Amino acid sequence: MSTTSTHTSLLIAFAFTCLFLPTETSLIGELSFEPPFTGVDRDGHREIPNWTTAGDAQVLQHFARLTPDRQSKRGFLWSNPEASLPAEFSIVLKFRLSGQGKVLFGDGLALWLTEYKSFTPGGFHGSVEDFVGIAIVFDTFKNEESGSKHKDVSIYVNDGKKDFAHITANVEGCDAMLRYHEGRGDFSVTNSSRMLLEFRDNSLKVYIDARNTGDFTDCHSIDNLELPEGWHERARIGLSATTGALADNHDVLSLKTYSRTSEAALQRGERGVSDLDALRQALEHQMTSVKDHLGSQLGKVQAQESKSELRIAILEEKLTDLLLNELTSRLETLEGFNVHNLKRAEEHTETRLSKLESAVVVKMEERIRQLEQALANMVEKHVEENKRSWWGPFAIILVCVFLFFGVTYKKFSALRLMRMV
Ligand SMILES: [Ca+2]
Repeated sequence: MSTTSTHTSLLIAFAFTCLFLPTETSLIGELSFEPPFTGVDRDGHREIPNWTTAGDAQVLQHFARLTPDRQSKRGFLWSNPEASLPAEFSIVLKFRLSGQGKVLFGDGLALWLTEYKSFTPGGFHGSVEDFVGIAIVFDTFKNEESGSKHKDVSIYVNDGKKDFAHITANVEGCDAMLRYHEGRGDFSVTNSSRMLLEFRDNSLKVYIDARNTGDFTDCHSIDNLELPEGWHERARIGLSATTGALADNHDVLSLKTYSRTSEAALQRGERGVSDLDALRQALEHQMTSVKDHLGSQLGKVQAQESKSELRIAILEEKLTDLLLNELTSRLETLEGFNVHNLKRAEEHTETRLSKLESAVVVKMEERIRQLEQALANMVEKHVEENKRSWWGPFAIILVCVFLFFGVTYKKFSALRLMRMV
């Protein structure tokens, strides 16, 4: 072998080494994470250094759970706002979409390479549709309205000017069996899926290893991305997951960002985890589900309790009102009855008094007439019997009579006055 050919061989070998042997410097640490997650924030929650957790997302020791297998949840993980993406990069995302639902589950997980510096909640797979950048959505629910446009792995590119109808008009991507049913006998927490994304020279390539067997298959490529110049420098990496009426566990196991596309390609094969690690992960997976279930049940019991308390309060109020109304009504009846009876009694007394008064007047008049008659007779008799001696006794009798009538009349007047009062 000549010296020249030896040199040529060495050069080729060196070139291959540079191309295919990974160096640690290619991994962008602040745009990557992998378990175990041992750090804890000031509130005592596990955290991923350089990444922000938001919504219902929860960091555990072996994975980050963006949503539990429960309805109406939304969780985020967003990269450090200070770290930007290089002009060429590749990302390997390892995740697990799994749940108890056999045929009904959703909604999916999304990877965002967008100009939002922090998580931006919205109605488009957890975030907003008018982003600038790339979104890869692992869509586990086939929406009726999207029909045949559904792709299990949907790739969306937006320069910020396209609306929802525009970016969903022609969905690019591929189909892949990404979701695991936890009710199956062969389900294991070591089950996962992987996605490899490469960005270079304004082209995007996406590969999927749906069952993490170590073999990535082509999913979709897009050349000449319609994105603003230098978008990647402003882009951050985000992850979001949502559940609605249907739910699933949306777990992210690791995300590795490389500053060279060739290095991520070498991550295609991945060593398996040890039995002990698998056991730890299984335990954490189950415990998290049990805790979530207990939390949910407790919430339901508390909600039921509050509901019962509210109902008791309403019933108490109704009962009080009812009693008050009944009492008021009875009092009114009683009052009406009393007033009526009193009026009747008064009228009765009035009538009796009037009758009595009339009777007394009649009797008095009768008696006065009789006395007048008797007096007249007596006077006549005396005049005839003794014309001289009559004046003295007559005067005495007359005075007595007038006295009698005067006293009687006064008493009668006093009686009338009293009754009038
Ligand atoms: Ca969907």
